[in-house]
Amino acid sequence: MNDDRDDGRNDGGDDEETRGAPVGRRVVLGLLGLGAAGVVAGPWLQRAQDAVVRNDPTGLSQALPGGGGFRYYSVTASVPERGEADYTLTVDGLVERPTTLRLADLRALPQRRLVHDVQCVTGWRVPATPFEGVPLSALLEAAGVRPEGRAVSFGCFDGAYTESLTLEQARRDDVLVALRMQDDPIGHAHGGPVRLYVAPMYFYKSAKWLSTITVTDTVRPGYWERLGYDVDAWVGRSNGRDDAPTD
Ligand SMILES: Nc1nc2c(c(=O)[nH]1)N[C@H]1C(S)=C(S)[C@@H](COP(=O)(O)O)O[C@H]1N2
Ligand SMILES: [Mo]
Repeated sequence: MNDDRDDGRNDGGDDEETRGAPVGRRVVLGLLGLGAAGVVAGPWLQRAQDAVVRNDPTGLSQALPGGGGFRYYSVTASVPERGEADYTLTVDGLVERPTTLRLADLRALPQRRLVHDVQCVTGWRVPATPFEGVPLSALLEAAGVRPEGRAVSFGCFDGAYTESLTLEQARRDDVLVALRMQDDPIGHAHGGPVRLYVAPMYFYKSAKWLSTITVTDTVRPGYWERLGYDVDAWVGRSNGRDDAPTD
């Protein structure tokens, strides 16, 4: 994301994820014309974030407080929108049948709905949040993981964020390629149209704007993991935290 411009930002609790954001959250809320309980729509949020970034090149838009206890995170200043016409998800790497799927392809596959708390490693938690989508295990199965496959690496169409899981973790039945969140299609701000959802791990594992699923022979640490977060990010059993589990 950025460097060590640190500062005295004022909302306490967050750490690396929002480093380099010197203007207080209240100021952003003012800029965006939002109240503390403001609920935002994806495209509008994106434009508002772009405006904030233009006016204040501090990376502030990287963690906006969102509706329902969520905060909106992006490690990039802006993310293109993708939808029905131009969204694709590619499954490749150490697989027998590399595959590219569109939204309609993903919707046509059997869906699973899960309801767990969401826990961010910086402390905020959102209770009982429904996610729905295609089990990652089904996509891996369809592509045919080759015997050398040991891990899965995830890429995002923001062009920057990455994540990873071991193959064993990726095959758990509570890991989804999610199309819906809170019983609606996932909006742009929350990583739509498709994000990863890893129920038992800290929310940084749940890569937004998912675009590639690559089977690899070794775990490739993701964006935050290269900056110090645990790769095995079990809620309550990693990152030196003792939160209640979410699985
Ligand atoms: N592509 C992408 N995915 C991401 C992030 C990000 O910055 N970029 N942030 C992660 C972190 S740290 C959290 S807490 C959640 C936040 O999801 P939300 O914005 O829907 O609340 O997304 C995770 N996935
Ligand atoms: Mo997070």
